[in-house]
Parts: sequence; structure tokens; C-alpha cells
Amino acid sequence: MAVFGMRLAVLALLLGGAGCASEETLDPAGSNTPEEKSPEEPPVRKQASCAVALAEDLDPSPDVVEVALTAAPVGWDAGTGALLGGLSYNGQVPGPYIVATAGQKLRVRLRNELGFETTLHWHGMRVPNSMDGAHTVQTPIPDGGEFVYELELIDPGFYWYHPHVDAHFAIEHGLYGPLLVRDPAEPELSCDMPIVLDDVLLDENGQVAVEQSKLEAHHGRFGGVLLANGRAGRVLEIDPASRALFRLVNAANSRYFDLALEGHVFEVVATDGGYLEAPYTTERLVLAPGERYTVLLRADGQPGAEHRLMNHRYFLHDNGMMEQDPLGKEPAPLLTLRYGTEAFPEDDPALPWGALPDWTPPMAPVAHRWVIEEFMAMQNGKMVMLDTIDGQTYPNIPDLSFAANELTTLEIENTAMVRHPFHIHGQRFQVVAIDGAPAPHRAWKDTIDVPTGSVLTLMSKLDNPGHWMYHCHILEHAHHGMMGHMVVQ
Ligand SMILES: [Cu+2]
Repeated sequence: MAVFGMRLAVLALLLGGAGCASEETLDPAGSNTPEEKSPEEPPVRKQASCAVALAEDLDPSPDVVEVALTAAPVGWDAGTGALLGGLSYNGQVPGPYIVATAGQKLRVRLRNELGFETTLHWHGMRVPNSMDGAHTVQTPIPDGGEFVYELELIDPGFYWYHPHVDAHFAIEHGLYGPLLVRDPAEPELSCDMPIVLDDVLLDENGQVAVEQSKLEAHHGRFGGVLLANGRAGRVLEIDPASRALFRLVNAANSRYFDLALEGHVFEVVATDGGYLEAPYTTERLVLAPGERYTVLLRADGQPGAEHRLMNHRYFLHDNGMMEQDPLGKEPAPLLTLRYGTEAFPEDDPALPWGALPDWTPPMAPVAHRWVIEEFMAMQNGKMVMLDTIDGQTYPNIPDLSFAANELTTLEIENTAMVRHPFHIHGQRFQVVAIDGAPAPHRAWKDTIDVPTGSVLTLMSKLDNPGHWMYHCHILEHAHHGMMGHMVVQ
């Protein structure tokens, strides 16, 4: 566009056309005003904000994507008025958007300059056990150290990366990044971007609050500022009549997001582990911590209109008691979608719909039922609320053992007053039933909300052998012991 705009300007000067060589025609960005636009010149798209900083691929081979990440403290401009003492990969929150294609190999060279030890966990990806980043399978990388992660990308999907030591602290400070494994059959859309959802709790000095009691952690750590891609109050430009893919991930420590986009519905096309068999529409989309959803936006709003992505208060407790949310009970904006003035009609893209196995229950006896419970206990002379799995907290939860490569049925029962998002490392599963009734959409998942008083039935092939963690993805709950191991061999 820049070259084209300059050429037009030069042509105008040569022709001596009065008023043609204005500042607009010489604008290096080529943003000509409509009256000066030549008929041949293509109109200018507004949705430049769909472009996200990609991780640089340092390996020239088409089969390998190599990325260098440095984890280090950063002055984080989250739009709160002052720089936050944050943590970042390559100086940015979120970290660089890693994009590769299924079938490629991903190599990530991580340098640790955080001042404390760290690892990288590839949330949702079926990676070799030694590359998973859990402290049980990797000695954490010391400050000043380096580690190279080598991953074969087998499953298309939208994932995220984050540390798996002191995760509740590091992730709250901004240490996370989005990762897309493209399906080779996936079309390129003019707007296709990750939207990393988060919140941050600030102390009286406007800095990231860290101190919290065990009881407060139990009730949920809710931030007072909502963030989209690391910043409050973002505005996304979108072209009227265009089509966009928004890849959403919930990176918050505790908060469930309950989203509504003014004037639009969500067309859900993919979940944690790739495309659905067919899309479905919904006016409200709930993401538990760690979950991902990809939505197709039909940008059918009016030119110049603004529509806010709103978050509705979503309670961890059924009755909402005891939860301290600095945002209160009213819906709060996450970001604003602003339509450009010129339409760019696009057809609905041909997306590579998944073909998921039909695991209609009952197909196998239940190999294990996890039971989530909460109870009061005395610890160091104080009454505390314990969030437990199978009656214990980490590291006392008994190890589970399963046969690899066998279709396995698992159940999760939540008897507690609080809902918990359950995450299993290194495997993918389908939720086949909720309280005995068939689940509404067949989908690959690795993280799933377990509502209070309910039983979920999962099925998985358990086709990735190793020593895997499973845990609640409310990060304070995991930190206080909602975490166990399963051996798949
Ligand atoms: Cu939990």
C-alpha cells in the first residue's frame, strides 16, 4: 500500500493535478481520503488490530518452528495508569503468539532470567512426558539457566503456555502466552487472532497484590481489572461484513468469564483440542480457567458502530456467598469492537470440521471416580477450609494407574460448595455425560468445569504414556493441594 500510495502521489505531481499532492496522498501508510482515491486503488482495511505479534521462527526448515523465549521481569502496561511489576516472555504480556502447523516440530529455547526457577507447560498438548513442564517430570530451570523443549505437533488446536512451578504467582503477574497449532486444511482469514482473557488484583499501591489467606484462596481470587491480551480497555477494529476468528483462552487464576458481545451471538467452532463436528451458536459463552473456545464472528454490525465484549459476573459458589469480587455484580466491559466505515464482504470460511469418535456411554466400566470435597480442618492451630480430591491434598492423594491406549471411562464428582475446573495433562478426552445425561456437543477437551453437586463422565484413549498430573485450574486451589498424579503405561 505504501509504495502504491507514493506512486499515485508522484503520478499526481507529474500530471500537475491541482490539490492532488496533498499530505494524505504522501502518507506513507497509504491512507488516502476517499475523494482522492483512484478507482484502481483497493480500499484500506481497518482491522489492522487483528495483527498480533507472532513469535519469530528461527529455523529456516519448513518442518521446524524454532522460538527463543526469555522469561524475565517487565514493566507491564496493563492500562491501569501505572506500570505493574510484571513477568513476561520476551518483554511482552501475553508472550509471543506461537503459530505452527500440525505435522511440524516445535522447538522452544527458554532462557530463565526471572530470579527464581521455572518451567514451561504446554497446556492441553499431547507432548512427550519429559517435555510437559510439571515439576514431577522436569527439574525446574534455575535462574540464569536454559532448557530446550522439543514438541511434535500432532493435534491441531488452540493452546497456551505457562510455567508449572509457582504458577499461581507467575501467571497472575502476566507470565503466559497463546499457541496455535493450525490444521493444514484451515483457511487463512483476514482476521484471526488470540484473545487472552485475564484479570488482575491490585493492592493499595496499584501493584499486583500477592498476599492472600488460604480461606480467601478457597473463595476465589478475583481481580478488579479485566484484561484482554494483557491490557484493559482495548479497542479492536473490524471491517463490516468481514469474517473473523477469535481464539479465546481464560488465563485468570480464579475467574470464570461469562461473555456476551453486544449485538452479536457467538458461533462456537472449536474447543480446547480443535474443531467441532459442526458449529453451534450461543449468546453467552462461559470459559472456566484454562479453557479455550474459538468463535467465528460474522461482522454484520453497522459501519462506525461500537460493540462491547461484556463479562457477566459468574459465581464459583451456587449462592454467591463469601465471594469478594472487586468488580461487584454488574457486567463489566472486556474490550470494544469498533467497526470501520467501509464494508469488506467475505463468505463464511470452509473450516476443517472435526470427525470425533462416537464414544456413547456406557462402553466401559468406570476406571476411577474422582471425588472433590471441601471440609474444615485445624492446621497450625487455625481453622482452614481444605479443597480435596479423593479425601486428600497433594502430595497425599494416592497415585492412579491406568493402561495406555485403552478406551477408559473416568468420572469426576463435585460434592463441594464451589465449582472447580479440572485439568488433565498430556491426554485429551471427551465429556460424554453430565449427571448421566448425554453431553450436548462432542468435543476434545483437556480442562472442564465441574459444577457443584454434579458428576461428569469422561472418556479418553489415554494414548500418551507417562506420569501425568491432574489438578484444579483455580491456581490457588492447585497450589494448596488440589493436584494428583496418574501413571499411564
Ligand atoms: Cu478448585
